[in-house]
Amino acid sequence: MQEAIRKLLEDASREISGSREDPRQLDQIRIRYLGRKGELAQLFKQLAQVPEALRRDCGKLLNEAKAQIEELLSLKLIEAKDRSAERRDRVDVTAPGRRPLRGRLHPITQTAMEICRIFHWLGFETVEGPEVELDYYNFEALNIPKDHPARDMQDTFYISEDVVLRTHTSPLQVRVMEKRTPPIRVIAPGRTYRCDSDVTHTPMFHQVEGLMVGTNISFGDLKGLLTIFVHQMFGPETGLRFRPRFFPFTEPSAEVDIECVMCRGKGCRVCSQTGWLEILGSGMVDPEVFKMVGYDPEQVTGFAFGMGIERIAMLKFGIDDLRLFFENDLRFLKQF
Ligand code: 2U9
Repeated sequence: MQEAIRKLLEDASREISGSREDPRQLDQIRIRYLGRKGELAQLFKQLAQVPEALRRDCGKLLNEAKAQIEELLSLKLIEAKDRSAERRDRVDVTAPGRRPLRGRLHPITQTAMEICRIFHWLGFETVEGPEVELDYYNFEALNIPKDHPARDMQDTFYISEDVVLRTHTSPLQVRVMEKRTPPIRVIAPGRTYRCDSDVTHTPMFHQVEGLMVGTNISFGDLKGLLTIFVHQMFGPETGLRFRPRFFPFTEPSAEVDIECVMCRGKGCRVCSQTGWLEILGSGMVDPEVFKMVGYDPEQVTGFAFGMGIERIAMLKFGIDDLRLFFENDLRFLKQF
């Protein structure tokens, strides 16, 4: 009997230490040795046939063997768990790399960059400035006093009585004129704000404005420059027309229409059957604005223009809903 116990312990130890660190395999070993019908249980049964003098010792040996096998099994199980955690934490340098997601520029940014690129090529320099502006730079210096009806069309968000979110990027050009002397050729892209929210207006939108000031700058220069811009942006065959319009900060002023990019002037839903699409406003800088920045309107002349970037991007990419730009839906953004 003692010999059988010793052999059983030896076999069990060998099997446990030689086993894979697999909890299921260890469980099978446990059942074979320690189970109700296992090898140890068989020996316990045979204990009754052992001569009385030896029975006590044999029983003790059997209990010790049982405890040892249990201990070996639980040690091996702990080892197996540690190993698998280690394996999980290890970096597999041979695994194929995860492809990083490639970002891209928002279609509004792409369009702003394209507009600026064209004007850089024409000798303009980009300037940027504050979105939170003094009422003075946003309205007063642009010939829009407190009681002017143009304030209704450009209602904005007030930080305080004298501080507003800019309604156009024009305050920037006023700041540039205050600091510099002509000749000036600047382009001002950026975010702008108005108290407007419907299908075709968002409270925040983007503009690019341009300003050219010098001596003998004429309306002819304005027409020539904007014609080159339209041909660069929408193709050399695109027709354009200048329509008179009022702006408080320019005189005379004109709105620029291009031949509809969808129907090429035939008339469709996008151009409301007119064949034309309004894309920008422009004009000769009003002498009053020059006086405000300390320039002599008898000595200098210049022109300014402004366009909404969303509108240009919609026409360029064929997008029919303004709100898509601001929903941040990757299915939309990934197309550009
Ligand atoms: C200075 C003087 C004059 C900028 C100009 C427009 C005409 C214009 C609109 C286009 C679509 C705004 O985004 S929009 O709604 N802009 O029509 N902007 S002339 O005139 C200036 C700017 C600065 C010092």
